Amino acid sequence: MIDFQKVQEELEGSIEAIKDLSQLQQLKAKYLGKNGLITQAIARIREVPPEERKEYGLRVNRLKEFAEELFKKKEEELKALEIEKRLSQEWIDLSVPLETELGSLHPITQTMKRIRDIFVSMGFSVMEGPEIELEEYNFDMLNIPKEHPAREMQDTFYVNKEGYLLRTHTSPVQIRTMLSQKPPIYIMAPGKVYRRDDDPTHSPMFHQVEGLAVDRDISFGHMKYTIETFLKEFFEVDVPVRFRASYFPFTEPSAEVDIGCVICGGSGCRVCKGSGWLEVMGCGMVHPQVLKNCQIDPEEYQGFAFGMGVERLAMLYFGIDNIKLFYENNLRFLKQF
Ligand code: 2NL
Repeated sequence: MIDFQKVQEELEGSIEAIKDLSQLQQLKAKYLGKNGLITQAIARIREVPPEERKEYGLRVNRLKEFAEELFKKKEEELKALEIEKRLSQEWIDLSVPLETELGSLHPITQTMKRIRDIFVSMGFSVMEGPEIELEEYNFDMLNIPKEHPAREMQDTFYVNKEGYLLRTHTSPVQIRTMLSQKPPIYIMAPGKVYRRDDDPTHSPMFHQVEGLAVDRDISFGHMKYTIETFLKEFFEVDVPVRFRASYFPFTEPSAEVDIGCVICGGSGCRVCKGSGWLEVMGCGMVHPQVLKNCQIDPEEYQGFAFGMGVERLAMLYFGIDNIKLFYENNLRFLKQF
C-alpha cells in the first residue's frame, strides 16, 4: 500500500529543488503522468478491501489535488522568474544618441510634387498609367501618323511584344481617361517616359507632367491663364511668359511656351543662348480628331492640353546644367536639396 504522508513529503522536497520548467515537467510526469505514482495509486483503488476503500479514495484524491495545486503554483512561480530574467537581460538604452542622418526627397520628386500641388490647387486630379503602353494609345489615338519620325526605332524603345512600347510621353494616360470617363475632365498625368536620347540635356528616361482639360466652351484663353498662373507659382516670381506658334499632331492650334530667362533676367546668357527666353513647355487645343478617337463630340466639347519635362524645369529652378546629376545619386549633390 501507499504511504500518503511519505509521498507528500517526498513531493514537497523534490519540488523545492526544481530550477526550470522542463525539470518541473519531468517531476510532474513521475507523479501525475500516465504511469505516475499517484495515477497508479488511483488505479489500484479496486484492489483495496471494501471496508477501507472509502478512506483510501478520500486520501488518494486529496493527495492528487494537493499535487496538482503544488505543480500549478510552482509553474506560475517559474514562469514569473523567467520573465523577470528576460526583462533584466533584454533592455534598450534609450539615452544612447542616434547616429542616423535624415534623408530628403530627390530633387526630381520634389519638383514633381511642387508641379502637382499647383495644378491640384487649380482643381486638377492626378492620374497614372502603365509605362509599357500600347502603340495605339501612345501614337495612333493621338493623331500621330504611321510614318511619323517619332515612331522610328531610333527614337522610341519598342519591347519584344508586337504593338507595345515604352511610353514616349504620358499622353496615353489622358487617352485612357477620356476613354473611361465623360467630360468634364481636369487631370494631370505625371510619370516616367522613355526616348532614345542621351546627351548632357537628354536622358533615355525622364519625367513628364502633362495636363488635360475637356469641358464645354473651353478656349485658348483658359489654357493661357492656367499656364501663366502655373509658371508664376512654380518659379515664385512674376516671370514674363510668351506663347509661340508651334505644331503637334495632337493639338490645333499648338504653341510652345517660353519664360524670360531666369538665369540672366532676359539680357542674354549661355543658358538662353543669348535670346533672353527659355522654352519650358508645349501646349495646344486638343485636336478634334483626338476627341473623336475617344468618343467625345468636338462640337459639344473642347479641350486644352500641355506637357512639360520635369528635369528641364528642375534644372532651371535649381540652376543645374547637367541632367545626369539627377541619376548618379552622388550624396554631395543630393544633400544640397
Ligand atoms: C511637350 C509638349 C504636349 C500635349 C502634350 C496632349 C495630350 C492629349 C491630347 C492632346 Cl491626350 N495633347 N498632350 C499637348 C501639347 C503639348 O507636350 O513639349 N512636352 C514635353
